[in-house]
Amino acid sequence: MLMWSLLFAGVARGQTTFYLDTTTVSLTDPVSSSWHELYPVYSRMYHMSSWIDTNGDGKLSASDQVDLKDEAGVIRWYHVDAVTTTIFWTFKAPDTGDGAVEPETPTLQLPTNPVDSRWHQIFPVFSRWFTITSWQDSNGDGRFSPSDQFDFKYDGETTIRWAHLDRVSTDIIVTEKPIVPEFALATLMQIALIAAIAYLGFKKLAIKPFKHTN
Ligand SMILES: [Ca+2]
Ligand SMILES: [Ca+2]
Repeated sequence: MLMWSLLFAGVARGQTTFYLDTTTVSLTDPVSSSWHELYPVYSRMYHMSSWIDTNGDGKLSASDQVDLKDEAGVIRWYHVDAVTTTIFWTFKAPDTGDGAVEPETPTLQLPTNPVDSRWHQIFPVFSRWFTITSWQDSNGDGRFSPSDQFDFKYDGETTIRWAHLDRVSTDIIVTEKPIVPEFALATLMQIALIAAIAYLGFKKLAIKPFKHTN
C-alpha cells in the first residue's frame, strides 16, 4: 500500500511548473548551484544535485534534466523548459511594492533598449503582462541595466507606472517529472518481483500431480 501511495503521490505532483532564480550559477557547471523559488511559492530554496545535458550544448539550457533537492532534503527530477532572465523592480511613488518579471521570449540577454518590450510577471501576481513604455538610462551605460528607471503599462490598464530596476538574475522554468528515475526503477522491480511470485504460485496450484494408471 505504501508503495502505491508513493507512486500515485509522485504522479499527482507531476507536471507542476516552477520558476526559480539565482545570481550565482555557472551555466556550464550548474551542479551544486542554489536556486530561489519565485513561483508557485516565493522564497523556497533548492540545491541542484545533478544535471543531464540532454541537448549536448555544454550548458544548462531548455530540454536538459536536473535533480533539485528541496529544504527538507527531498530530491526530485525536473525537465528544464527554459533558461531566461528575471528583472526585479521597485515601484516609484505614488505606487508602492516590488515585483519580478521575465522577458516575453526566454533569453539571457536583456534588450539594449527596452521600450515596447513585453514582460511576463512572476511575482507578486503571477502571469500579469506589461509593456515598457519609456526608459531612463540612469547609469549611462547605454543599455537596460540595474539602477535604470522605466515606466510600464499593464495589459488592460491605462495607468502608467514608474519603476526602478533593482537587479537582474538568471531564471529557470522547470517542470517536475512524475517520479524520479531511481524511484521508478525500484517500483518497477518490486512490481516485477510480485508478478513473478504470483505467477509461480499460480503455476504451482495449476499443476496437478501425475498419477500412473495401469
Ligand atoms: Ca544543455
Ligand atoms: Ca543602464
